[in-house]
Amino acid sequence: MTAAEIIQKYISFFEKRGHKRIHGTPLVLENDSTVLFTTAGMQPLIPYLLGKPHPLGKRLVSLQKCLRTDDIDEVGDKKHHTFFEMLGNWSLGDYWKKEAIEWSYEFLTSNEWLGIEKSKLAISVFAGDEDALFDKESYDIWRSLGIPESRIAKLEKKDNWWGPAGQTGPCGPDTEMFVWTGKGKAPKTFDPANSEWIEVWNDVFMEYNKTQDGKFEYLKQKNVDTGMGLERITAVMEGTDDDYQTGLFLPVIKKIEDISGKKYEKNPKDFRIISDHIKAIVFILADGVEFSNLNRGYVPRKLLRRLIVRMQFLEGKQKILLKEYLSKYTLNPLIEVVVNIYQEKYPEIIKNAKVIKEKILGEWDKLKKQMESAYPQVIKVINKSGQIVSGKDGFYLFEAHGVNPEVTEQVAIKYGKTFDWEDFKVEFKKHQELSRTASAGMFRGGLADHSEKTIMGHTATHLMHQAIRDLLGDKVHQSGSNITPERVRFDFNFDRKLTDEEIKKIEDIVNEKIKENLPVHFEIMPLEKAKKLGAIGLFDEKYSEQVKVYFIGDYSKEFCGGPHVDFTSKVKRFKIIKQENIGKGYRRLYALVG
Ligand code: ALA
Repeated sequence: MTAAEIIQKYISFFEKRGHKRIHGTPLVLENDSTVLFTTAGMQPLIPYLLGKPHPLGKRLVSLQKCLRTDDIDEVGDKKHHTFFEMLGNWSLGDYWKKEAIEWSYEFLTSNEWLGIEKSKLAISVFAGDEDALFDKESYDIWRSLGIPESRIAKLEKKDNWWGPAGQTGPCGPDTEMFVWTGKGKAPKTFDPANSEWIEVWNDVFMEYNKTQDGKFEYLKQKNVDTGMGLERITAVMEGTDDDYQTGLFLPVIKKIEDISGKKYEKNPKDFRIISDHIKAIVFILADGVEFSNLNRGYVPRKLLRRLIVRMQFLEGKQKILLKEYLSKYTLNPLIEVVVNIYQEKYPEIIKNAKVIKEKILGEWDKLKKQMESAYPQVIKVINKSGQIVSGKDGFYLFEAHGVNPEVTEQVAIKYGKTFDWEDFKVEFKKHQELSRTASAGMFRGGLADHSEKTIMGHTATHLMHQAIRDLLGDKVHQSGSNITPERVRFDFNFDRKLTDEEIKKIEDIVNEKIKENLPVHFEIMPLEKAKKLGAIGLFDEKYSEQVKVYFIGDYSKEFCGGPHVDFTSKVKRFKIIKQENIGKGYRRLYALVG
């Protein structure tokens, strides 16, 4: 069964059970500057999970393209991906565990649908802890469907609790379904640590909201949020344990074989990284992201560098000059196969194929220049070395000039020397351990932008909004904002330049409120009530029956999804650094916090 058939079956199964299909969103979510990329099918649905009525009703089904960068170092095995697709069905305060589990079971095992052997199925459920009880209800439902006790693992939060996608928001215990992909009969007892049991589907019972202070409170409604990774289920249905050997990857793998003259079987890790990363890059660029050193743009930049290093590994050891490595057009045929695989489902990639190629060529030129300018450094370091080029030197070249160690090694050989690989690995490890903490923010969950700095920025934005209204009058309101760890950007309607005194006054008010250390909290309430209270802010008029309002002491009330600091002193300091006229009677301010 192909991926396309699985998608078609999944959608039709749930449509027959009253679900309406919603179309997936871009990887870059509009109106949400706190999220780098869409990481799950539920992400565009957060307002509805919190209680806002969805225009299509309470039962939804979708296929969503997703991007996760938290496992980027795991890519290279059979199961991990940065770009992937997820099938999902939702109950927004409608059906609950019984229907969700019974339907999952029916879809997986019935011959009319996927027809996976029941004897190959295993399950995990939430074991319970101080925040929530053992999910006995799910356990009993699975037992009633004939799953033996020995095939149901009870696991803790780290395994069987999903969400929130950011720091706060909807979440809950989940039950996960595993399929045996090893040889022979599945073992009688389910051991979640055995990697031949592959998780294919996750039913999350979202009845909690995780709050700013880390507590779990009940949501207004009980939701079901499920996610089935398309690559994994496709592997199961195509009878392989390796996602990269399915139709979703094979054309890319074959093309890499053509280009490199190497075989997948001999270099599986390189092939997997190259094919995963090229897909992710194509999809990120197709959604309008540009290569850069900041936030979203840093992700394709890092992916492309990793990809090229892997291509160099494949290139073999005979070519040592950096400029002789890959041609700038090497990636075009790879981009074309990715476009071919996905163009029907995602017209944006065929539409943008030319632009994607151009962006990659531009980036390639930069990268090549960087490599070429690094080459003299390599020669210098090697000339200075004794007979053995140390790992420390190799690491310096890698870290400071982006030269990968294979290149250093090859140049060393050319100069009649050897390279100390073991020492390099030690250095590399040391560095990895140090940088893991530092870089965790950049890649965690693709939700890196919930960094401390952006949370501070959120709260500062509310204070600034109120301060501007205090100073310039109630007709003035926010028309947009964008927050990154580097700065806060704030747009509002006002038709002249602010004077230096006005800027100073806004800064003073905000800094005063920071000093007062006001508490920040939110309440979810009906829109009418929020309006009566005088809450300000941007909100979506159409379906907002229930809205989330953040309070900063008595000073500010504003519609917002959060997250925020818990006390204003955490914002530390606030400074406006620039103002701009953005036309049509609107102005823009840039500010720093911290
Ligand atoms: N949101 C859940 C997941 O991504 C279903 O696994």
